[in-house]
Amino acid sequence: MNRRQFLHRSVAAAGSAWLATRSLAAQTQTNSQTMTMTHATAASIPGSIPAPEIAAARFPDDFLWGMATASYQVEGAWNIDGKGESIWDRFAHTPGRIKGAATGDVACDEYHRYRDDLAILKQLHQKSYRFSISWPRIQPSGTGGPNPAGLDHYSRFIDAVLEAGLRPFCTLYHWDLPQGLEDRGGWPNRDLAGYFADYAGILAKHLGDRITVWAPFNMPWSFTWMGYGVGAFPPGRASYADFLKAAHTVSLAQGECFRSIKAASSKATVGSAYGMAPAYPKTDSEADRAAADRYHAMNNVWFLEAAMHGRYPKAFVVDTPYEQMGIRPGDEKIMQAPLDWIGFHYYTRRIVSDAGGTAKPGTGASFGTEIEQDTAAGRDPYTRFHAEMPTEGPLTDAGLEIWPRGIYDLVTRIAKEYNNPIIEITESGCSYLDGPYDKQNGAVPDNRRIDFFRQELAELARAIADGARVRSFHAWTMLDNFEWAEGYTQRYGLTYVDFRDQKRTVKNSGLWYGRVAAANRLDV
Ligand code: IFM
Repeated sequence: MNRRQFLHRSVAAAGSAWLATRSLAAQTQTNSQTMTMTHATAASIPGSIPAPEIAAARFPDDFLWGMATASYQVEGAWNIDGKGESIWDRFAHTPGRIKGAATGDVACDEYHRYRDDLAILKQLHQKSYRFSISWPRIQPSGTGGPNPAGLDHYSRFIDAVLEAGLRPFCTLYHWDLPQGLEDRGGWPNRDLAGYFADYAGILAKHLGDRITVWAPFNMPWSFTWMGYGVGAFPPGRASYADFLKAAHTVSLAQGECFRSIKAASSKATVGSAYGMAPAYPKTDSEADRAAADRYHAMNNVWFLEAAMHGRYPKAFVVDTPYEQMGIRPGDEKIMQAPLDWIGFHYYTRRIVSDAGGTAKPGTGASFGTEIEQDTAAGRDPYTRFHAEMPTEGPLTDAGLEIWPRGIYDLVTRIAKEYNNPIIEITESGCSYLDGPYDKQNGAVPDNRRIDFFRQELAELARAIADGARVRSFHAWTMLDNFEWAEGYTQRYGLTYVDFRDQKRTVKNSGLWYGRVAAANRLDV
């Protein structure tokens, strides 16, 4: 079944869309119908964890249940209170770049509605809220003194997060670069490392009395690859050389940011929000196993190695790319930043084989926030692997395979490779297009999402039982929102948003996740 057929099937399953009127309190009661349907669907996930094991799954008493968002995806208010233009504003305003000509101009209007949404998180017993700050609200053109209106906004927002009983987890950069910095060459220009450190220093100085948990970059591999190597994200360049230079600047920026935050705020802890996918070799051959290791090096731990050890892992089959990155003597010291904890996302897995070909980068199939090569030639001439999206498990409406076991493999591998660090799961989720259903009083019966989280969280509990020090899990995402080049055609939210009038309806998955957070167990 192709992606279009999946979308069609899901829309049909969603039923007619009209708005919920029930109170949240009424909705949070256990819905026995949901439970029955849920178990029926779970059976289709290969290797499903059986009900008794799910009931036995345990999380630490102080485990931080949370949700995540990102500024451009939810805030809207794209040009008010002195905010500068970001590369996503420019890209979305350029015809032909985003599905349905969508923009983030309004998105979920979170800039004005954050109090209401934080109240939902509170009612759902959440303990941690991961959000990002929009750099062009703070420094409209990317350099110079801060914009007071931007700082005031986030100061009020942080107060509201704390009042809702949530830990503020701040990502400094979730892809909305000030356009002024792109005009100076963007991330391939190594000066951006210093500008980023200045921005980080401003945030830590003004908000560091209340924010103690910071992640410099969301998914650094994805935005450098998709923005500079492939061109599907802004600034829309497709140059392997630019990708390499951008990746190196980001490593330098990560180290500089770490020191800048620590210098401005003694309470700060700094970690990461990397995108990771466990890579399984296609065959047991030495070549495929080496290719899977190259995938892990390039996509999963490239920036982590740079931070923890001041070096890049062996991701390429030749030395040429390392020479093209613009590495200067002494850079290893700048890159190095002993992260206080390691944060990463899990969505799906990859099957990887040796390609040995001479592919041109960026001409393949799109899997969420990655573009892979889809011919036997491999993704590019240097990493020379072929990464596939398997279809053994069911696919989400975004076409990503569901593979709960992947989070166990990833967490235990990172725990082993990095000396059992504190781990934060910074994102995990799935897109399903279910909407309010009139035959259920306008509730959103997104049972497939409940199955997804239940199975995956049971695997996470297994990793914790086996010794991994995981302290949080952030579901992606609090609200349906702007899904980058896909516009509003994907819905990852645990709360449904009607973009015609901004009405929110907590989905059944959100209600379920709230009960999980309250009970600290999965059989709720
Ligand atoms: O929406 C994105 C988010 O911005 C980064 N991680 C993956 C999500 C789903 O694609």
